[in-house]
Amino acid sequence: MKKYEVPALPYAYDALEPYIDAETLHYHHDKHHKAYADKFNAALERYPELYEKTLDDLFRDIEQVPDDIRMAVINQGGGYINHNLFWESLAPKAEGLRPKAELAEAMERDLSGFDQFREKLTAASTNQFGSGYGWLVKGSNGKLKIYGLPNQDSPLSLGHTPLLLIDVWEHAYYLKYKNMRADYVNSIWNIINWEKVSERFAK
Ligand code: MN3
Repeated sequence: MKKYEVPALPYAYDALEPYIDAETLHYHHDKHHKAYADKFNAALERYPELYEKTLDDLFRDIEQVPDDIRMAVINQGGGYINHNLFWESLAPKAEGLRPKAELAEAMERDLSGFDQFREKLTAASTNQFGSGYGWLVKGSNGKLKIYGLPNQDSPLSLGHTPLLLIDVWEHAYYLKYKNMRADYVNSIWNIINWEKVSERFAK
């Protein structure tokens, strides 16, 4: 039976310096993400047939997951898929890059442009109470939306397609930024992989 594994980072551990430091990335990827993957696999042990589903389908049909493991799938499986998305949403030396044409146009249409988008996602991330993420998603009607979700909840389970996420769990920033979540969120804008995020929108 296949098991879910943590993919290698698509860049070096120090590649996102000075915005995200190498030590944080080692803990975040090698320990935290790995723990989500291990516990997700442990939850699926009793229902190996769930490995047959794509992760997308598993989370879109979360109500179909058996009661006794649903919470573990939401929390541990959510932690697994959200971190997969998060690493790919970041890229070194992305400073100054902007969303590609189609996504940029959608931002104009639905969110009053890039600057408003950035302000709203910064606020959703900074103001998320406790642990969670700020999300940019494509709704079922194709419109862009921004919101915060607690814990490892996935927009897929709301019928939305995740485009970009900002991890605001303390493990994402506390070693470097201590209690200054807003400084961490502001610095993230220097390392967004707009190529990848635009590609998700175009799908
Ligand atoms: Mn995290």
